[in-house]
Amino acid sequence: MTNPLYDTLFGQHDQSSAVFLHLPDGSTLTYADFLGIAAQYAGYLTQAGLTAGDRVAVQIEKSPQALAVYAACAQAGLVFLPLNTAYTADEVAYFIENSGASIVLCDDRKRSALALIAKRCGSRLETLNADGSGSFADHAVTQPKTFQTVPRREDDLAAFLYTSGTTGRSKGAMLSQGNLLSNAKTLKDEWRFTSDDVLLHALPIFHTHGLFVASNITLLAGGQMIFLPKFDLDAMIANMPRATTLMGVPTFYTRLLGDPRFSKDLAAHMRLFVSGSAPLLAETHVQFEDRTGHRILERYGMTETNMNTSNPYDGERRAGTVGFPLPGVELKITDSQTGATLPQGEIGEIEVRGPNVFQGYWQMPEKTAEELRSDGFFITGDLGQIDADGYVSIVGRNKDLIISGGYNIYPKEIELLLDEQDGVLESAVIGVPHADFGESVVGVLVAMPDQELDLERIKASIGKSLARFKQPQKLVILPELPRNTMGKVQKKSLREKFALNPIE
Ligand code: MLC
Ligand code: AMP
Repeated sequence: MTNPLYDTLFGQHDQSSAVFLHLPDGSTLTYADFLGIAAQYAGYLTQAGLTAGDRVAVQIEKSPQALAVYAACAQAGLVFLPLNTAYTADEVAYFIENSGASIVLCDDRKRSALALIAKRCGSRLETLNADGSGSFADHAVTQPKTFQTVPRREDDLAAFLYTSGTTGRSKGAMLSQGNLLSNAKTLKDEWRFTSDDVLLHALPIFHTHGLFVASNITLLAGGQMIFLPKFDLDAMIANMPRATTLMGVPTFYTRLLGDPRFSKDLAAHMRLFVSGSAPLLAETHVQFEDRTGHRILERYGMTETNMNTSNPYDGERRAGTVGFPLPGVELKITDSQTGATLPQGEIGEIEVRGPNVFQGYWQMPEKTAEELRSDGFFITGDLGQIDADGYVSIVGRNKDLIISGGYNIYPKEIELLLDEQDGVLESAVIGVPHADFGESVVGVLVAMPDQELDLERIKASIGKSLARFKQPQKLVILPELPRNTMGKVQKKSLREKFALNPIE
């Protein structure tokens, strides 16, 4: 095999006239047509001078063409670097600079905002819009619909996915071909995906869940996807009767349950509902079974590791747990201070090792060494427990992280910005319960002596550089932050204080 990722996920289908994608306008795209587009993109990227290992940064709306860029990168041996479409130009600037991306693809609307940054970083800037138009597509259309696949090995890099850190600086998690493939193979088998499956795909394709878990498994199985641009209740309801599987964050499931049209009949054709990226409340699990007769299968993963655990397909899917370690994945619970393995039943840090675990953070050897042990165990920052039957539960986090609607938000990044605002002495950012998103962001500010804080002005100021989903839904002022005897801010006490007024 010359290029394991491309050959296994994509190349096997290059002559296939089977449907791969169902699109919102009712049209379909076959595997062969999809791979023809990817080959043209690979041809253009190569003609533009990119060679194996170069990074391709993309901040483009979800579309078949956006997914074809991923396939093109695999075929041309390039590193795919997808970025959340909600990121501001300031945020994207860091990723371009840090990754040294050779080319940046963005929407026409974002071109002018990114032009200077790309120029400064020596990156080529091209556009690819949601409808498939743009300068990148114009160049690529003259390329042949076949492309000589660039040889790669399993340990060559396939993707960088940036993940924020507790220090406020994002880290590029380097994922190899083998990381992605091993997980796709395991999950396809565990969740019984076949070419008969039709996945209702409403997740974004710039994160692990929608890109690797959902798309890679479907590709490996030769299945089909109903490819929706985003989660939209009406579209979900309309399309569910012809789907067999759904993967979503918990917000998908609470929103579906909030709609009376979502019934047992509507879900009758479905064989599997998967949830992950954030904790699924046990009560959602129970309500879902009462409504549809289906037990949601909850699994646990991360950007750095792909999927680590899963509830069983055949056995009991236990509410409030994330199931068992996947085949090939070792999982242990350790003492956060000493790293020693704790006895079964005790709560500690979750550590994982396996072919799914990433290669480290791009150009950050110290960060890599802090989180990835020399024996291959990755320290997840999640706190967990294993019960007597072997089910893993996530009971908390050892990292200061907010998960809102499945998006990770690192308080430090927001605190650094708030601290820079006029009149702000210090700040603390916390997550509080939110009925729709699970958690939402609250910023707590302390004013400098004799200063009045203008909250609206502060909101507007941070809004210029921070993606909307990271912006505090509420800013509050306190005379001081609660601290322990060591001087450390007591976020737990702040969370308790503000949890009393859940944000709807
Ligand atoms: C959107 N908004 C959010 C938000 N999503 N705010 C907080 N948290 C979120 N997750 C805000 C927008 O900025 C906007 O604000 C308003 O909500 C409406 O925007 P929208 O785009 O219409 O939102 P909506 O379609 O309702 O999106 C919600 C959502 C979406 C939950 C469907 O966020 C989503 O698809 N989340 C999935 C994230 C995901 O894929 N995570 C996987 C990470 S991988 P305003 O003020 O402008 O109106 C991973 C590993 C693993 O974690 O284990 O899988
Ligand atoms: P990300 O960095 O976006 O990949 O997010 C990974 C984090 O999401 C993990 O470290 C967990 O904290 C959280 N996560 C993923 N799946 C689950 C789950 N099923 N239950 C609880 N938390 C989860």
